[in-house]
Amino acid sequence: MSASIYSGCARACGALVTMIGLAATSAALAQSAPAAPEPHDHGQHVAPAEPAQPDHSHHAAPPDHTHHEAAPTTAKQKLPVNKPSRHAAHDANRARHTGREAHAKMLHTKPHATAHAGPAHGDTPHGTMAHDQHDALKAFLGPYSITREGSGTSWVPDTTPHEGIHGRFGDWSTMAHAQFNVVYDRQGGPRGGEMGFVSGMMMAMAQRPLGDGTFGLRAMLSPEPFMGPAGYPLLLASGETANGNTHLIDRQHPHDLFMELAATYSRNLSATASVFLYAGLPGEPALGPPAFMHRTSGMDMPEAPITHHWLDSTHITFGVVTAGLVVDNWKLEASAFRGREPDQYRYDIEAPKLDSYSARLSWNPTRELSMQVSFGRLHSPEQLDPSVDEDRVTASATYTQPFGDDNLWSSTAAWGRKMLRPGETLDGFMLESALILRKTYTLFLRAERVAETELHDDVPVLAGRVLMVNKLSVGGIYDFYRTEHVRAGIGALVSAYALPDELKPVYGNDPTSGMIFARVKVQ
Ligand SMILES: [Cu+2]
Repeated sequence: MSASIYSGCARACGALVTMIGLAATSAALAQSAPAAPEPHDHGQHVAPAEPAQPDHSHHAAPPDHTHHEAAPTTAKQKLPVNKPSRHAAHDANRARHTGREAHAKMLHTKPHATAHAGPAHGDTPHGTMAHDQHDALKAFLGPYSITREGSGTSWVPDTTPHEGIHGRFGDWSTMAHAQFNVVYDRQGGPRGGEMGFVSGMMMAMAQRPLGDGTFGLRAMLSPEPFMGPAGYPLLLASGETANGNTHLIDRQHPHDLFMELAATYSRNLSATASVFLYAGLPGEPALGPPAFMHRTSGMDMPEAPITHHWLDSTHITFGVVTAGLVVDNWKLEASAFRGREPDQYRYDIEAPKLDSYSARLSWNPTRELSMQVSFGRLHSPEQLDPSVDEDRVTASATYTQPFGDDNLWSSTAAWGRKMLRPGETLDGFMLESALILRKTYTLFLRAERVAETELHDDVPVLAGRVLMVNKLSVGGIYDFYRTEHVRAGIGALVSAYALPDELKPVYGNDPTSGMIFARVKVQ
């Protein structure tokens, strides 16, 4: 069996290298492409596979806000596929961008960032970024803006900034981005510890039209296995194992080298509806909010939430198949996946299984708001408690509001309930918020409340009891270096705790903790 796993790994690595090569090659092409017209280019732009053709009046004239306010979204999305003269004029205009110029434009425009940094004005999902979607990626799963797509098949608000290095290679459109945090971590009290580590991720995506739909590939890697199997000190964190024998307590496990290797196929049913399939090894099932490193409200914090195993811990699952239906601003999807969490070997691809199930309903009622409820039935998630199954319910809402000149405020509230079978029912609550000013100053906070049993399992008088623990982290980042595709900054956070009296002897009277870090974003 291990042979097949490793050959799977080899294949996956091959696919990944190909994809990253693809992204790199397309970026290189952008720099050096000859000034010859690209035959594929305009075929793309008039392809019938692209359903809700955006309203090009945006490009012919300044945006007409009253127009947007007046018509309901659905009506706008049902615009005919073949646009009249304006579209033709647009294509003619685009025809002037050939070869190097067109590629350079694709690479160097930062369309979504610009479009979304501006004031929101009740735009359609296609709104002002429509033009740029021709150059870059469409949504992978349906006829709406790609800015709506979060990790796995999850949704985030349409106002989410979507920045990346875009390229085109034949029929393929590609995008890549990466984020690394170099962290010095000091957790206080007798359960604390000190450590330096690197967290983060690299992501590459590619998509092309296939038949009447869109075929997509995604790969995401993490540098975290290099920090060692025991992860980093993080008070009140629990979940997974470093050695196959003991639970990781007051430490955050490293993420696997391969966080996602997934393929998608979607087919539009109308200008506002689609069906899609998603398969990942590993991948993220339709359960929980978008993973913390993929939601604007949480991605700038270098530490994982202690609610991770109540909300979004399934984001790395070895074996996921999801089918979904999108209608207007609603998405209903169901997944079959492997219930078991990743093991302590963080460099390999583990054997897939489809022994667990989940379903999620997502709704984006406005451009700024995204909500979901989901339910999962997980078979034997914990390697160290294999006879325990888990039912999980989550509900969350994310609000992302761009304002003023390059400012953004994003918040997520989430609740997750673990129902262990057999065992306790444990709730986790999380509220996190990030305020980004002039793309330079970031302020963030995360408040969490979790019903815990694992933290004190080794304390004989407390074993088996359910205790509520609370954590608040507050911090900031100053990005001192910013170019079109790179941001670098330094930051710090401090964490405070409210613990029940029973736990005070265990954690000490003042376990206040903190991190200082440097970060680089390539986007
Ligand atoms: Cu995780």
